[in-house]
Amino acid sequence: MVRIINLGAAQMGPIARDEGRAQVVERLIAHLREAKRRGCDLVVFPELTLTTFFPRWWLEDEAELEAFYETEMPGPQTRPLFDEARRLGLGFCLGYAELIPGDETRRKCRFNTAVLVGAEGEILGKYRKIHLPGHAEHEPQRAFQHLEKRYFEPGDLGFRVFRGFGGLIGMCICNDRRWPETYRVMGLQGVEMVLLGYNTPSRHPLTPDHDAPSWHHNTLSMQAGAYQNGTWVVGVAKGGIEEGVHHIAGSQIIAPSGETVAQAATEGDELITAACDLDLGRSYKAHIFDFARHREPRHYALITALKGAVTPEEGARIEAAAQAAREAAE
Ligand code: CDT
Repeated sequence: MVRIINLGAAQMGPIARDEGRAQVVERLIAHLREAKRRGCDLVVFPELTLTTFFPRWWLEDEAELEAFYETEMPGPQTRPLFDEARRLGLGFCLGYAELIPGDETRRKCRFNTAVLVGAEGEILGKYRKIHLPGHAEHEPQRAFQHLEKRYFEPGDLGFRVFRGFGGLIGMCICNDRRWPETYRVMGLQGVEMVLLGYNTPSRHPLTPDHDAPSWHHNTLSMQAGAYQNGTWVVGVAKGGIEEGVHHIAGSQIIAPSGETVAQAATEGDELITAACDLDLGRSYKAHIFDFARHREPRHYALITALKGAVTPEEGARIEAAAQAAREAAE
């Protein structure tokens, strides 16, 4: 049986600070209708799709900040998106800022979240961004802020893989795509398609030498994740100049070979599509990246033992301790 997902990557152009949810949802619905016209089954939207990328601002007023978050999904303002997708028989993946208000049993939490929604409107899976870039305090020397470490907590759901659309689907969000661990944890669960949205400024205030290769780093990370795990990777941007800050666009659909098969040409609202054969990953998973035959996890102890880099001497000590512990257990 051929397993093909007709996929739409729904790139968004800038979203203004005063653009209401209703206006944004109209833009998303336009994407859905175009996707239906082009035969899609599943549409992927960017990170924090419903608002401007608010972590660029230092916001002291809690009410002003929390207006950027959703407390339910779907909620009254996103219900029309869910209804239209169900009417069209389309699934979608949507990134948004999630607020859990907190009560006697749980403290308030804020996450950078994505949901995978099936063609019947059911939530098939949820992911909360794990690698949060940027900083937590106001840094006025920067041309713009990147306050994800202040406005979100690291996700608490892990890198799970969900059954849907005839395959095994994983999600991650923006900065996660730069970390090989993201893909490998999903690869170890047989992932066949990774969906991700991004908001990536093209200027890096503290590391201007990263500006020129910014586009290369984006592509390199996603293509490597695809190839090394034999999976499709779908990267969807919110691009263009948003509130004075330029973001890279270039949304891509990448095959398990690591080759890009579709790429956005503009920095605005643009749908790119591809018929994604999930079985294209099989030859990678069965041969060069047959994990069960070729991985050597006993030599990877440092990856889970450490958060930051250490000296070679300390690294050797930790490796040796891990080996001794293994031998003692055998
Ligand atoms: N949204 C997001 O994660 N953006 C980051 C920018 C990093 S620069 C602080 C990214 O990795 O694209």
